[in-house]
Amino acid sequence: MTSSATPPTRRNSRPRATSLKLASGSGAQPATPDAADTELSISSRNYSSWSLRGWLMMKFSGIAFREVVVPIDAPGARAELLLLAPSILVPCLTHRGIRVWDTLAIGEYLNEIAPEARLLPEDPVQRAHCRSICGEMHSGFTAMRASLPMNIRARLAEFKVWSKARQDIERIEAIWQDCLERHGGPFLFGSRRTLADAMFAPVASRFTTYAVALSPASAGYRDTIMAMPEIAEWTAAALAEPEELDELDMEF
Ligand SMILES: N[C@@H](CCC(=O)N[C@@H](CS)C(=O)NCC(=O)O)C(=O)O
Repeated sequence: MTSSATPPTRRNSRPRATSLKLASGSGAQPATPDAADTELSISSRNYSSWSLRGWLMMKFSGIAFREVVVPIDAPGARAELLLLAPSILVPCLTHRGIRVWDTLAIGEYLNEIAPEARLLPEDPVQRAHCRSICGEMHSGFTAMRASLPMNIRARLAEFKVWSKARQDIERIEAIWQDCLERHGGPFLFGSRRTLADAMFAPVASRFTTYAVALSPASAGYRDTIMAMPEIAEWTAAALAEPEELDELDMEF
């Protein structure tokens, strides 16, 4: 099945054109001249951390793409998602009729089709390190993810972080500090953004939402991520989202 056709079940959503803007300092060149053959499904910008990761990977790659926004709460959304991704999850990338779902697979695929974007470090040792911490984010930190769900609009200054989530946060801080010390920042693997920065960006957002106390190095990295122009663009759209759903205040 190809992707560019709008599924007939779509409600309250339509593909929105996304103009290609190369990330500042990324050096990436577009692998495709226009967005006609490249589509990324996402859901709530306020709540969906995986949507943000996939979307940032697309932006870092420099590849022009269209967004298909699936409002998860809408009737028929699951049927629509099934049409877009076999996993019934977002994000799902469709590129020239090839569907790639699951965020890590999307990142690896983008690295293959846009090698000039260097989404993974060139050095094999750094590349293995980058993949390791991306994998750790992908499969771990369940306590932090469950108790501090991404909620870009919210600010909870008095939030109590329970001990299991605190352990996750300490491990994340250790990962960040190790990378920043080894590679000199401002991003995890130096001056270029990699898949790791996309994977940890929703964590930076959570630390902002819940006013999590951080070491100076971690706070600096959080601020670097939150100051990216792509985060400003995503946040503006999240603030404009009408949905405010209690049941979405969870890891989503
Ligand atoms: N392991 C998946 C996680 C994707 C995921 O959990 N997506 C959530 C949104 S953040 C989703 O699509 N939920 C829809 C649903 O459960 O119906 C990935 O890496 O892409």
